[in-house]
Amino acid sequence: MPVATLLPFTATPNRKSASPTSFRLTEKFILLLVFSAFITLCFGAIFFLPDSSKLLSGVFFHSSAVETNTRTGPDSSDSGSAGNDDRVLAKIRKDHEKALLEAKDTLQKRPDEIKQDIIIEKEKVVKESMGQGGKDVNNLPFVEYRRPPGATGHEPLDPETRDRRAKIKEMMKHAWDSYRRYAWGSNELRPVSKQGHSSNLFGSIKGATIVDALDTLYIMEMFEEFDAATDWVEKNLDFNVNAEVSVFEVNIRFVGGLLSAYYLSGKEVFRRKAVELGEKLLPAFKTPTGIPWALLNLKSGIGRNWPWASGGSSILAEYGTLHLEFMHLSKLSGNPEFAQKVMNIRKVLNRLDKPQGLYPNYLNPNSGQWGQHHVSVGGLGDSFYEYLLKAWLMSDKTDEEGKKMYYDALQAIETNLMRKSSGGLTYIAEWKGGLLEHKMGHLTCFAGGMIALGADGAPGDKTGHQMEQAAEIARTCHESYARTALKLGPEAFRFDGGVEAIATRQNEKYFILRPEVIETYMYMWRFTHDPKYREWGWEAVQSCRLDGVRDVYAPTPNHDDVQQSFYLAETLKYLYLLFSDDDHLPFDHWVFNTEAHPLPVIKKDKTDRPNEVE
Ligand code: DMJ
Repeated sequence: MPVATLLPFTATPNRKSASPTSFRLTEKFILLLVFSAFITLCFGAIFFLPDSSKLLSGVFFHSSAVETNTRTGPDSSDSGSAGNDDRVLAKIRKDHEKALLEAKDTLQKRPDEIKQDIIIEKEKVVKESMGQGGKDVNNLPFVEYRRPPGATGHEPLDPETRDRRAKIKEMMKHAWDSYRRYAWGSNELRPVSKQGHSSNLFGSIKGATIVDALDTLYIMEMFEEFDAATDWVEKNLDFNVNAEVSVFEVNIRFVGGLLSAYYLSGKEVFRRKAVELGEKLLPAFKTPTGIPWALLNLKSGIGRNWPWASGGSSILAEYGTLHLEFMHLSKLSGNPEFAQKVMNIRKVLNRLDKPQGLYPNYLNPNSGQWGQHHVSVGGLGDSFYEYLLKAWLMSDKTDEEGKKMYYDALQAIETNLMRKSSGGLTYIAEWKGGLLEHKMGHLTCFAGGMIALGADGAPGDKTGHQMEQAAEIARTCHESYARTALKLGPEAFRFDGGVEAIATRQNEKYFILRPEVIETYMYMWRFTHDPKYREWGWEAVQSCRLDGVRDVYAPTPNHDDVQQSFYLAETLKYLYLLFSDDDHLPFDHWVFNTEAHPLPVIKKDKTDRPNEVE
């Protein structure tokens, strides 16, 4: 035996031959440290790795958990521990089998079905945790969410249609990504200068594009983007602002956008935000007649009208375009006030005499009298007529008052405003104190779709006639695009001074990505399946760009550098639906608000009534 092995380790110069038992004090200390670090690591892993609590209970507390189980369970008795163990093992086996079955079941489901199940489970938990009266922490009643059919679609069979639809989704992706990159959180994007743009229509409320785009993202199945938008809404959408907003714009874009996002996804945050904003809009109705102000300070609750609006009048298309959203707000909040406010508007209107059966655009909210006698189915008047028809449809055709008001108004429009040009183009003129102005706005082009949508319910055998009118308006609006250099429609076009469907005034030659013409093509396609509507829509896609242009007759575009939020909410959505099958957002289950936000039909048959407040 070498001498060195007999010597203590400390005295040995050659460590390789040292005995392991003969460590120096410092080395012992290091070893101890390593050992204790190892133990800490093991415990750390048990405590801090995901789901470590389960591991911990499985590894360490198994027997005590078993004891607890057997002690508190219905079978708890003092019978021998062997019997207990058998029962426990049987229970574990049963639980495992159940979990396996559930997992198998889940694997067979589509991702959206799984998502929906999770939402329903969550809601169950919320319901169970709610106290008496069935209200949640936000003081909202429990609503059993059931998604109406057709929230998402499927690929069209025809390859060309499929490609075109995919192209529109690409356009949406591009518009969204650019907004996300350069203007996230602002109201809109300036695509040329690559920065945010804020419109004073929304005061200092932010994120108009996000809220307006939510449902389009959803129906196009852009779920990653939808989730990012939802996250922004949860964390940043704030209505506690000291700012004056347009009641109409905030209602159609924000309340409408939030309601649709709720009905499509079932996410409670959207219901909560929609109701919160709706409540903030209620002070606008504090006028002697209950006809709301156009502008409202959300903090002070003080309202007023546009200074240019005929002696302080409220505007037909503004106060008349709250009905759909407010009916749903009552439904989702359990607060009847929203519905009462909009039903009162109808009462006021029904008490008034109408010149030639027409509704003037201006109404004084103090006196309850008409202002200037200007009638238009375009700007200032348009969506009032749309909401009469859609209120009837959204009520599952029970709102007879809305129905009558719509068809009576349409008759007066046909008699007094609708004309045919010498070149055979049907148009809807404007009426000023009894005189016709032979001008049709781009906004008026939505009327083709509206008339087609209402044709089926038209009284006295007028269905065919109204479908023809709708088709003629679609053709006129297509001509207004076809007769320009950029193949995009001007803001307004005229039928006088020797022109037809052409803008003659410089300030009417611009195009701001408006959706109305595409909207009409979409309705006409659904009702006729005439391929020309898809062709016309495709022509527009090829001419379209990310922002508006100042003159559609100038061959070189002069950009306006604004990507309007309604481009994502409406123009791209209607284009996508134009190239989708009819069971995507089917008309017997959904009605579009004037910003193209789909709201479900409130079914009269209780068994099929989705989203009913309990
Ligand atoms: C949208 O905000 C709505 O469609 C509104 O009813 C009219 N104008 C724009 C789009 O052009």
